[in-house]
Amino acid sequence: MENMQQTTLPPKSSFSEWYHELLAAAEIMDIRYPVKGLYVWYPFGFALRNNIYSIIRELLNKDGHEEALFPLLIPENEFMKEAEHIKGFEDEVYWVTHGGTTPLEMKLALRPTSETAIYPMYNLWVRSHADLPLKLYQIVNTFRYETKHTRPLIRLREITSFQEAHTVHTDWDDAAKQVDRAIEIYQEFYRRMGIPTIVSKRPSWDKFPGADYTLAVDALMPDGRVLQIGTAHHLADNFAKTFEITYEDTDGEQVYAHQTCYGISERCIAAAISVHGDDRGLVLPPEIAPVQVVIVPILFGRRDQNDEILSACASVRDMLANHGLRTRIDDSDERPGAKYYRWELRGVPVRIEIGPRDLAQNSVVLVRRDTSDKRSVSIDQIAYEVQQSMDMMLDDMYHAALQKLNLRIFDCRTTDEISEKAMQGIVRTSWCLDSDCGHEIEELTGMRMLGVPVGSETMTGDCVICGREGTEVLMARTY
Ligand code: P5A
Ligand code: ZN
Repeated sequence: MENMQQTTLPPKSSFSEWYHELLAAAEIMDIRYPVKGLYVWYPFGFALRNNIYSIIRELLNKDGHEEALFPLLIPENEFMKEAEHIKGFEDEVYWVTHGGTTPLEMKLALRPTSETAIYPMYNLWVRSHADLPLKLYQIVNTFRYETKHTRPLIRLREITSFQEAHTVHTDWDDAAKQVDRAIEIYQEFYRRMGIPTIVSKRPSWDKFPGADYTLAVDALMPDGRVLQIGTAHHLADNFAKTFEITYEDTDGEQVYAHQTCYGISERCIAAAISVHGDDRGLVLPPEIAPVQVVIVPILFGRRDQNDEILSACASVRDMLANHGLRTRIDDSDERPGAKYYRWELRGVPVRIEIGPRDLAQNSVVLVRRDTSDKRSVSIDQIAYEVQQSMDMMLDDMYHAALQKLNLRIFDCRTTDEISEKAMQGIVRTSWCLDSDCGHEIEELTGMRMLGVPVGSETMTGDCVICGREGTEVLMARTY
């Protein structure tokens, strides 16, 4: 597909324009679909998406999850069983009311998330403690009638790539361990894409409807706002009670199970694009790049010499392909500079240039997308050298992103200080955990409470509102 847009990319410092232009120019999404909040995956974007989702599949499977598939439509009576869940989602549900011209006897919800599709089946499947833990997930589309500003990959009305896991456990503690495990899996997933994350326990007013508590994974976007890129919820026995999910314990008693659920969406792709991209376009971690290596022949016109170069390109391509690397030769008629531009825009991690001078020395020029570092390497070592560069790239990209993140976390002791930092990034401050104080900090500063950070030493200090002893919390402007 050749739909090259010749427009130049706005600088990344104009983040919103850069992001939207890049999605089109790099052929990730076409945002022109005529329904608000719904977008189209181009083949290149979809290949990127599939590479990313195979990582999450791998990690979930390794942790003993199994993939399943439940229906898109949820009958109204099931959807309406859990009071808090309904309250949380009622304004966001699309309803199917007719089959052709016939009104349906019972309305059907397009799943905004699948608790109420899955748990009636868990009611049938969970019988005894021997069935537990039960750990399933699915990767499906879900629909949410979002009223906030919609944005491609970030806030969708059709989430096309919703990975949702739903687990069932014997007791509260076992479920709590799974919530922690889920967060570790997501952090590892993001680490595999070179994305540093922050984990925190959401305040009660921001937890998942129907959950006991919610842990969230956040990433810092270039504009200083935070994007929630994954959540894990402890459901306790709240849904087990409404869906009668009970099992026979070792004493022969029927007891309620405890559940968790956790999910990510294509926001993970938005994060990968935004955290690593630069003024020239995408910078993709090698593992997820649809094209990992592009080979550009440098031709000067002498026919016999050109043939020699093209055949060297082909043999390098074969060596890399045999090594399992996704490799392309760009032998189009464009000038090398135009080719560089095109593949840099698409984030290809490694470029190989082969010209007559290189060939004379049995070597090629290898260029890294993230640093633009150039070096000459021997053709005999090519697969090893490319692999080496790629491994270094992932680590370097992670550490560069981590450094940027750390520079944008600010310690603040008063609401004035917090407001001052509001546009710049994440604020660390103290809060007494009282909801009234929490809401007041949010209102005074225009920032959202991300919650108490998980996994780092939490410090104490005085609540910025009431002065009582408080706990360390993180705040940010959010998407
Ligand atoms: C967990 C999986 C749930 O729905 N049920 C099953 C639980 N949680 S959640 O927090 O509501 O959503 C999980 C993650 O999905 C992303 N997300 C979205 N992404 C794009 N567009 C949207 N409209 C959207 N809504 C939620 C968030 O990353 C969220 O953490
Ligand atoms: Zn307080």
